[in-house]
Amino acid sequence: MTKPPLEFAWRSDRGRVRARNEDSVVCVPESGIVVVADGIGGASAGDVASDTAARVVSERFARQPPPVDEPRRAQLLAEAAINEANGAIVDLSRNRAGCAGMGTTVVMGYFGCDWLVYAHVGDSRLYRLRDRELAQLTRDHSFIQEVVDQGFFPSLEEAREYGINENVLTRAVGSAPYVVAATAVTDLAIGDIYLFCTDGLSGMVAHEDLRAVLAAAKGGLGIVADALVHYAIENGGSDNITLALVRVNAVSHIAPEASASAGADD
Ligand SMILES: [Mn+2]
Repeated sequence: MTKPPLEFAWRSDRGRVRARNEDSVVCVPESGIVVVADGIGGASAGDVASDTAARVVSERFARQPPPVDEPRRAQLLAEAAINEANGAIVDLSRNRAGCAGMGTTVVMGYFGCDWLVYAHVGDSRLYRLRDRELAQLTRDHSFIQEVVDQGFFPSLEEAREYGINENVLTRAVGSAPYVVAATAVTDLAIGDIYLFCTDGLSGMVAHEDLRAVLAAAKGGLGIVADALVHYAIENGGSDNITLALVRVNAVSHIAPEASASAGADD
């Protein structure tokens, strides 16, 4: 089995307010791997943490690509790769000046033949647009999500309006000796668009507006990626904005004249 043709586009923008960009993104289209990370820490430590996570996870998949027909192995590799990144960040935070206490979120995806394995830690998210509907596939590891899950508020919007802090993570990569990533497998359908992003996008652009931009996608994904960054900046751009888009395209058909001239030789 082979992988479907996948189209990628990715962007990372400092936004309007922050002095530096502490987000990282690595996409390796030929390997079908995407990693997005949002670093936390003083001085330049956030950059170090997010860059380490994106690099370690993507390199692990590039080094030992799991078979395209074995999603379970890809899922185990995702857990192992995120823990390898966790260990690397813990080591750096002990041994490099200015890096104590740093950590990062991570959301990653690995595309197989007709499936996607994804994993995350923290509040960076994965969404899927299918049949013009936008679904959030990940559930944030954050205090505000926890409060909603416990039933104190019916929705994140209402918890936010009440003044619950949105920036407190309940899990991060690099903040403890071992981290448990949430992982899952989902099927792929032709036309699906997957959006991996940091909270600088999901916190600045409403769900319905994300849906509208993705559903209106015509032509290349680069235009859509630019439109999403622009939208977050127009809405204030108060955080770094990072996203990766992946579209599952149909296998292109043989041109009619070519198939006609092929005659009986099919
Ligand atoms: Mn952020």
